[in-house]
Amino acid sequence: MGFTTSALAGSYTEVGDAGQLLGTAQSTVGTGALTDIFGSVSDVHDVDLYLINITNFAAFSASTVNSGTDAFLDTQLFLLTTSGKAVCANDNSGGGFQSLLGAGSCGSSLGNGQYLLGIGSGFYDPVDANNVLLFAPNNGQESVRGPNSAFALAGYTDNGAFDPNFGAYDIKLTGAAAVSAVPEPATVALMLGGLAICGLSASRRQRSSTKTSV
Ligand SMILES: [Ca+2]
Ligand SMILES: [Ca+2]
Repeated sequence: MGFTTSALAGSYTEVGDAGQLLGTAQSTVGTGALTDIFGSVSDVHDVDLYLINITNFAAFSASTVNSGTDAFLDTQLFLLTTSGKAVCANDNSGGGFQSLLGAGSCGSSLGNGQYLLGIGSGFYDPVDANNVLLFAPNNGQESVRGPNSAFALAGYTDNGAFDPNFGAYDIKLTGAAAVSAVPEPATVALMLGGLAICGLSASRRQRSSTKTSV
């Protein structure tokens, strides 16, 4: 993770390709409420995980039901704790392929704080280390599904036949903020200055030894 031009107030844009396991999740950067995460699912086996800060769990929502998400991208959204345990997931909402975790739909037993928000294809489900589905079976349902396994995310599995499935998405959020703030310009200048100094490497003297040929 680094500071990039994508870190605009209110929104975060995927940098390269966000990873799909706990160690490779992308940590969101921004200022104020986090209203949008922009990115893309590059194929049916691309899942993007984002570390977000839920500032109001009761009001938290995440949705790809919008024109910023490609109409033919069959999304699935799921929320995990930072240790990778299932909270809630949805495949389809509103009669389409896009997804909605509505305010209040993820229960009320958990508090504010950091969570992992995942987005991937509706044909590719998170599983634990025993290959057990983290969430109740999908079956293209419109319901918000709760935990099926008490164990942490370890990988993914195809849930059946799938079509080519890729495209851009816009995850619209409420009740959330980025995990870290956009660095102040002065801080960025200092960091760039440090990098420039590191780049000044001393030149090495090359020594050559002469051999006497017999
Ligand atoms: Ca991606
Ligand atoms: Ca879907």
